[in-house]
Amino acid sequence: MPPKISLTRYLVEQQRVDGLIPEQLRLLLEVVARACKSISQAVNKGALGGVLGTANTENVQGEIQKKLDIIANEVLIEANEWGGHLAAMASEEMDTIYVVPNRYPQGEYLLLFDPLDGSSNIDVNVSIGTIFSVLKKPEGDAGVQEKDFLQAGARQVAAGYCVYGPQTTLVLTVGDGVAMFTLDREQGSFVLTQEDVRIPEDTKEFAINMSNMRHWDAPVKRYVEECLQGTEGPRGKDFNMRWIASMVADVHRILTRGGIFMYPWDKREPDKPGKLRLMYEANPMSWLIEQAGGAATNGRQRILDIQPGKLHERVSVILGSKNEVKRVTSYHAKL
Ligand code: AHM
Ligand code: MG
Repeated sequence: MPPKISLTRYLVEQQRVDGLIPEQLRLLLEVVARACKSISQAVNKGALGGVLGTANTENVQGEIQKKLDIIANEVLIEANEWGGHLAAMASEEMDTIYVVPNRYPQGEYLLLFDPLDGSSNIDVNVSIGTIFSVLKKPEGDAGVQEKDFLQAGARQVAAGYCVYGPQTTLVLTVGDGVAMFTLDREQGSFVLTQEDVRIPEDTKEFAINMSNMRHWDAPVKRYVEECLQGTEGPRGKDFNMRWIASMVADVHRILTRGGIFMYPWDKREPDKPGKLRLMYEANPMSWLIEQAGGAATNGRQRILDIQPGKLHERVSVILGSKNEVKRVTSYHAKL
């Protein structure tokens, strides 16, 4: 049997052999992975660890926080603040950016995360995950400010997620394809289990919260109605549907066997572009999807090209198998 490749070895080789990542970025990714291991432990304990239930606080988006949302946020901050590779962090669970305290050296990277995505699934023992995105701090600025984070997704230098499901799996890109690592709990390390992940260009599986159908815009309605007509409709084939309500789990399925995921703009909150957040949900996921040969748009524009106007900006998300995403995008152009 070939030797197991740990995440540490994979990253060292990306740095040394391929020169793809500088040492500071390698260290940063190791620390994020270590934090994910801790979060995985807390998630696994569930009721035994007293970590389930709500914390009775609200985040900046007006959502009630779960205890584990706050725990995961703290784990990520504590793990990352002292290493010297970061200048600041931003999170779904924090109103403003978290600048690395003066007592620690400041690095050149910015880390963004959704510490625990799929919060509604925490208490019901369904897969949840951590999503992260790494940017470089723009050169020249002495301090670090929120505006330094406002960079298009195309400028990410690393992105990934860790899904806490039947297995804990870390999925990563540094711009050289997508690699998956499974947590070996006996060894305490992430082991490479799939490299060069590819998403099939066609699919017969879609993921969308159908209960919102009456609120959608015409192009999304048209696409889903055509899928529902199956062999009798214009698509000439039957479709299957999945909706886990954890973007990490839905995206993980798409990276594994293809499909299309949509959380589009809808009429419930017409002033907001969508539910999901651009900088720490849509951008990292879109980069992973593109790196695996898929596509990601908001219906009109490639997500990675969107210039963010604010940290917690929302966006309409359509991502997955290339030909299906193209089709939905073309419906937006026509209507
Ligand atoms: P969260 O970050 O507060 O958990 O919200 C994001 C989640 C996504 O993971 C998921 O795709 C979506 O919200 C589900 O929303 P809904 O409950 O409206 O179907
Ligand atoms: Mg989220």
